[in-house]
Amino acid sequence: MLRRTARLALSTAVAAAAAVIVLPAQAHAATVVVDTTAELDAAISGASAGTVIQVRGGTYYPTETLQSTADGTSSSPVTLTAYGSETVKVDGSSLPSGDWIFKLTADYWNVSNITFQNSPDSAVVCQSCTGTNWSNIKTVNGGDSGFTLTGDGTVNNTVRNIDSYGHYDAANHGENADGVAVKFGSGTGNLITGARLYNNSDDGIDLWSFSSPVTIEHTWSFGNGKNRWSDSAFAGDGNGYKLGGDGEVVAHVVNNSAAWDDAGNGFTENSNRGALVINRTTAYANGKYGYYFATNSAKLGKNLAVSNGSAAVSKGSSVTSSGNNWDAGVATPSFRSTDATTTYNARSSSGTLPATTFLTTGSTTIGATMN
Ligand SMILES: [Ca+2]
Ligand SMILES: [Ca+2]
Repeated sequence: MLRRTARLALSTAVAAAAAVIVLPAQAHAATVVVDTTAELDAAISGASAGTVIQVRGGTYYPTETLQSTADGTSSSPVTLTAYGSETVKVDGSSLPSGDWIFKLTADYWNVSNITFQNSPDSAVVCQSCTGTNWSNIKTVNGGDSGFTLTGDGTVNNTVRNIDSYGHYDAANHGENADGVAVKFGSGTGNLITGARLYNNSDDGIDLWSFSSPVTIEHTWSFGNGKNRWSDSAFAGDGNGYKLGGDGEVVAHVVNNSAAWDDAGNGFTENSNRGALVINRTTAYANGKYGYYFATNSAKLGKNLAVSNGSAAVSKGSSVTSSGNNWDAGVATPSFRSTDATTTYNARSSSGTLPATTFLTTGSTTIGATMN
């Protein structure tokens, strides 16, 4: 009786496992539901165009970097996502020192609704990726930058509604760990939108040595570059938006975004002499300048700077400045709230930033709308 029950249970399990494999006649696409770390590792390394990997709720502890070099296509991407509305965390605690949790060197992947936490080094790295979409990803408490796009051929990638916080590279005393890094590479059409980047040891977002324009919008960058790790040689920079470096001349764009409580500058050219475009943003209570554009030809429009440590703005003679609250004749609207508590709240069910009145003014002409 016992044996028959066991056999029945086994055949039921086999039937259930078989049921999740779907093979449309015209493509070798498959939906794979995984619920162990080994299955997750195998599903990612074995994915091909059209594969849909659904990860059951739980915390997974890989012992090697999860990675793929297999491309999807624009019409048949690879999908990696949580199963239904379940909560999925991939935890790097069991990885060797210096390893990343997840690395793609691939095109046309859609990755969503997964947390990557406690990485020994960078959490997620997409190298020379084209056409990837990242939605509602969290990268948390890693040993270097949370989310990175890097390499030549980084084209048309969208990072939507990421939370990236608590990253700190101990070996370098916090010098390198950014919330989001788009660094050391090139390629157009890359968009960061709806990001919340905070309490990282170095910068909120860093575009160091990336030679093509990146667009950032609807993003909050705050509390970066503060020594939260009792590091006696702490070296984090703490810029909210570090928009260049390494001699690249490139016109990155930042729209409707905010920086507050960062140790360094809210928004900085970081020696990028290109025609950066910064519109409808807010810099509040950052340690240095709200806006540091001392050497380049940035176009600064309708930005709002209040209570920053050094000054509202440092701008060189080639900067175009119009409608900002430091420009002549432009009033400074008052904030409805300077209490940031609600900015830590959970996101909306669709993944957008939580509702807040923090740093809102109701103005239709100046500053970030904070959503
Ligand atoms: Ca740094
Ligand atoms: Ca940095």
